[in-house]
Amino acid sequence: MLRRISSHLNQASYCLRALEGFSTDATTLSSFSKEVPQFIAFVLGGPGSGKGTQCSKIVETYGFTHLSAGDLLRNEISCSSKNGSMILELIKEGKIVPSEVTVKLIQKAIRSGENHKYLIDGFPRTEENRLAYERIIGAPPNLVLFFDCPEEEMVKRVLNRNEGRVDDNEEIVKKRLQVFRELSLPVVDYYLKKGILHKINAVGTEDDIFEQVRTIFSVYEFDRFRDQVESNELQVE
Ligand code: UP5
Ligand code: MG
Repeated sequence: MLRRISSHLNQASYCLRALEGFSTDATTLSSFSKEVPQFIAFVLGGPGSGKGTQCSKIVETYGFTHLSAGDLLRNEISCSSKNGSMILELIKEGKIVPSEVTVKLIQKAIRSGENHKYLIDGFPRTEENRLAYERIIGAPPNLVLFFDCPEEEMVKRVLNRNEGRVDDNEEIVKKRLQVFRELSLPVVDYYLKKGILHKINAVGTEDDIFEQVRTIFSVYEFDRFRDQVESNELQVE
């Protein structure tokens, strides 16, 4: 219940931000351009693998801003934006929204955020998503987490969630899993080969799983760039 209320509050805040963006786009862009290099972590895993749950814990512990690509898209539906009905039709079928739409939403959220470390949850889902992100954003992520969960467990979690999502039903979860297998796992492989992906066993209690995240995060210095900029040790052009 609390999660649902918090998701509605997030939706309202995103809607407000979207409206602000429309009225001040020119200034928004320049004032949102960042001077501090950002730390971007992609969070991948199948439907119900626990991405959102673990992202909340990462936010609490490490102060990241959580951007769920699925939530950004669902907010477009709630705000009745120009792409809202197209997004709804695709999500209802478990299909992937065009890359340009999703990347622009992510870009806008980062530009309007005040943090220097972001979790991008549930994106990229296809090689085409990945390439579009790199083309538009111009840089790869710093780190990728992959929550590895057996399909039966993912199905069980999605069907038990009961948060009113249009795609949380038996028929569509099968389609989402198929899309994940065919289109998203190649992205996982790509980052694995690049050496920036960390695979996490997503079975167990939420706390057990988060312990694996802690171990991975313990070697990263997320705040180094910001601290150096603040103490004038790093000159940013
Ligand atoms: N739960 C969590 N951890 C648990 C644990 N350790 N043990 C037992 N239960 C656990 O968790 C799911 C449920 O499991 C919850 O009830 C939780 O309490 C419980 P959650 O953390 O919500 O899992 P998550 O991986 O976030 O599952 P989600 O369903 O959100 O993943 P999807 O990737 O399917 O959903 P998303 O919102 O990212 O995308 C939805 C749709 O949007 C896609 O199908 C697609 O149509 C579209 N989309 C795009 O087109 N492009 C994008 O880039 C992104 C989305
Ligand atoms: Mg999620």
